[in-house]
Amino acid sequence: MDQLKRQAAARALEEVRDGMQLGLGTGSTAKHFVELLGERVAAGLKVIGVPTSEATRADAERCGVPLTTLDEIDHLDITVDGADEIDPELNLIKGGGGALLREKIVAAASDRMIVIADDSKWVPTLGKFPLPIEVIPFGLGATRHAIEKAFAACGVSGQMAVRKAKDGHVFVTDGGHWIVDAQLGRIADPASLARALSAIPGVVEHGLFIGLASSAVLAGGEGIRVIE
Ligand code: ABF
Repeated sequence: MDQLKRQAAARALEEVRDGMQLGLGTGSTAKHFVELLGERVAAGLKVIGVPTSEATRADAERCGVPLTTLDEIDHLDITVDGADEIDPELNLIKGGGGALLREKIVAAASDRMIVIADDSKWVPTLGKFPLPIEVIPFGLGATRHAIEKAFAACGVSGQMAVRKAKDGHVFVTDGGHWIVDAQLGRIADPASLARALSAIPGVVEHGLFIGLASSAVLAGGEGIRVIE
């Protein structure tokens, strides 16, 4: 599996050119991309990256990839990031790693977003993977109620749970927020659900990435597939 992730990362790296400004994703697949990019930088490639998490910042620094912020620069050429699910429209569920807010800001600032994954992430319909919803802790009961109403309006339902870290405490995102994971099973209309969740004041962001990915590089036993 790890080999497949690395193959997908290597294929995405072929799109990178000298002088590009890159968004650097989070997760085990994106980490392969950062490592391979570091090798190219050591060999003379000139690029600059914006990391989507503190974990990716640490990886990029370790690999010698020069970094900047979206305060210093206001647009990126390509973001390369992983995903938890990818559907045939290239809609995504992201946020299993907890970095969805910065991932979405970075992807939205990019001309192109290339999703890299092993082909187990490819699904006919989103929703089997629990949908991460980043929330403000204040007023969480009311926010959960509003989320349930949004689910009902969009024809989905399911259990919600506040994400816990490995130590048993509430998981806190890089932005200081919490994540609610919703087991929806099947999301027939992800675009409507994305709009409904975005309209709730206590929701900071959600893991539905609609219309952001320009291509997906999927690595499987039979080779690499690029879907555009
Ligand atoms: C990030 O990493 C997340 O949005 C997604 O949750 C996860 C995918 O991780 P991996 O590449 O480790 O499967 O991109």
